[in-house]
Amino acid sequence: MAGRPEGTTRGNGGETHQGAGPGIDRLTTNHGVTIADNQNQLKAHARGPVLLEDMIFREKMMHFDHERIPERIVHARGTGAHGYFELTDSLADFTTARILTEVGERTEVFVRFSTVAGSKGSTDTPRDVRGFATKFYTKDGNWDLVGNNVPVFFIQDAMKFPDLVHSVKPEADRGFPQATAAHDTFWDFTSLMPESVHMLMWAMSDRTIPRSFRTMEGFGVHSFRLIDAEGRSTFVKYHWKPKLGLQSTVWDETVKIAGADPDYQRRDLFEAIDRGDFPEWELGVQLFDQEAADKLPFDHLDATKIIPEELIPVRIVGRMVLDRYPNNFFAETEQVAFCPSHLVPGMDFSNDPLLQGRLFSYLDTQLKRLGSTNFHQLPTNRAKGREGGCPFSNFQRDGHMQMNVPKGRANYEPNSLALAGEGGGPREDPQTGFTSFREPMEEGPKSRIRAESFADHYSQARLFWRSMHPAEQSHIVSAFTFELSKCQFEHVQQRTIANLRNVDEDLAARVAKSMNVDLPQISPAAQPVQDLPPSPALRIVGNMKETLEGRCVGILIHDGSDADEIAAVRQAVNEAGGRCFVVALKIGGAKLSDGNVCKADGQLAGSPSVLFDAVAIILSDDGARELVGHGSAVQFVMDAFGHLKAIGYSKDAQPLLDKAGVQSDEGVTGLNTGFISAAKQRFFDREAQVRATP
Ligand code: HDD
Repeated sequence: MAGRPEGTTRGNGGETHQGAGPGIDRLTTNHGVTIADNQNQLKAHARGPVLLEDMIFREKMMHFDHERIPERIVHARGTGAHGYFELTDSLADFTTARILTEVGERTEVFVRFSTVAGSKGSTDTPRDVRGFATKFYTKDGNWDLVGNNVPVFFIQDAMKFPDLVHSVKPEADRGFPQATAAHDTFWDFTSLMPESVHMLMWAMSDRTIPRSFRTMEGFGVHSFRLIDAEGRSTFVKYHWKPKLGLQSTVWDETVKIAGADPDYQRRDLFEAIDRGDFPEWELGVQLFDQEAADKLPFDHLDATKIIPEELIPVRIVGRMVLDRYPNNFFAETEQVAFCPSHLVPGMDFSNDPLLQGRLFSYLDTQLKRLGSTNFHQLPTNRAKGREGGCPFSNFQRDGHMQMNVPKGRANYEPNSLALAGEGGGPREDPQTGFTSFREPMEEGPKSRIRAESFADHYSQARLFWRSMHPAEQSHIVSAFTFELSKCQFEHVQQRTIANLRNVDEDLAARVAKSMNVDLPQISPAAQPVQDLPPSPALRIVGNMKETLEGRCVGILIHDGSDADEIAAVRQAVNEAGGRCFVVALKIGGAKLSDGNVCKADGQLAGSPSVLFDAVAIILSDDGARELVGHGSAVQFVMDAFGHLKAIGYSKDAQPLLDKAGVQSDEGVTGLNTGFISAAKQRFFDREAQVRATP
């Protein structure tokens, strides 16, 4: 890590310095009593029994025994960072929410990224949707935008959420598999729920194996409302666009990353912030009114649908920068509580039945997880957007872990006994307070019903498939093949493929062929499938930025490597905004051509090429011949080639490339003949050479 001064990207948030905080160098009990001995329990004599009276031991052990809280029922594994949001384009025509009207104002944010299915101790890189939850500490109160890196969802009605989650979590009798959808219960459930097919297409695409949190898009998924000063409503869908562009891994790579570094994505985020390479996203909005909504060939209140950017463009209105890592993972990242119900005046919900169910679930789950109705008083959750301390003010009182000491005799409203000068307050304010959109309601019988307009399950799945680059299509086929091949029940496999026939006959046929199973009868579709125009904005290939910014080049060296070549590659990579990581057989490094020892950043066996975006193989003739005998060196090169990465190499490194089966193409270059521009790309055309594309 390039050593930034300690505390520049952390700290500042230190409202609570318990324990070894500044100025406290004594070890104390939780009650402030100085501890004389932190090594031994109190005993009757040197080798005698321990005394129950030892309150210091009992306090320490009791606290330790209760350190864990229930992990999140979904999105248990995550990491977070602080930063700010800055508005660049006012939406004052649509909303009174100051965060969206005050251009240039910076609003503090906390973002938590997560995987969905795995438990807290699982790895960072399974095939899974990523959570992208943002808490904006705005002047008007906290706004939580609790989104994912995929713009649609598996189900249309929150009633099915517990079923969906049960099906994807470890199976009920055996408690496995962990952190994967590739098992019978998930595919059993989804194959019986055709509404999930569009999301399945996204889930089986490269979107769910992102290279980094920094190279993912984020989506608020649902339609929300913005409300202007006259009470008029405009629908809005939120998008996060990464400054570094979209980038994913390939499947074999992501599987190997999980072994090489289970913390790969959180480490990436932490290290980027630590070296001052602050992750950044643009906030985009799709704005549309009821009339435009009525003209869409699908229902925008259905969370299994997108509105293609080609139909309603995404307007960029701000940017978010993450520039500070938490001081304490538990206090901030684990205890942060996001709720889609946290909106501020000038915003409102839509009637999306998935969103409506979420409005209850998150508040409820925080109570379970954090153990008290006062979870909003934790530093990470406190509304802090106004000057002068904690800005919430009401007559809700007491409860577990009450952290405030409210003054006065009256704890009800209205009252006339509150402290002098406070006018019996706090009181409501109809002018600036939260008001719901005065939506006219249709009349009809109370019922549990799914709207007819939600019945088209396949048209957008087809749109997605047809929008993909051929390389992405074959990855989707491989992913379905992989996951369904893990299912033991043939009828589950068959029902899924039967559904896929409605998406695209070619897709279904390719999955069946690559599994070597019969193509089943097509399943009945509730509505005729529409041929909607493809949306190129949905592709990753083509939308990946050709840049070295935020990327890392692994340089493989050995004794005798040319010092000048190493220096030249380092300089060129740095000038292009990238980083280098030197890998050698031994951590102590290698003796270079000039007699100097170059230390390694990582040992070869522990630093496989999956951790890098491109590799440079800089070896002497002898060095190359020696490394040919080391499986980890051969694998280093073979994987870089197989994962479609650029390989720059010194002439003498050829024997190692030959042994690794590298064939020449435009991504395999000399060190100073195009390596830097190659290192900014992935070479999808190479894929046919390295694996059978289904
Ligand atoms: Fe959810 C957590 C995103 C549907 C119920 N969800 C959670 C998190 C994210 C999302 C990012 C992690 C927040 C954090 O970092 O603490 N969830 C989504 C999106 C959805 C969605 C984008 C669909 C558009 N979720 C959804 C439904 C329900 C829930 C339909 C239930 C009715 N989600 C929860 C939860 C969690 C949660 C059980 C677990 C931990 C938590 O809330 O704080 O309440």
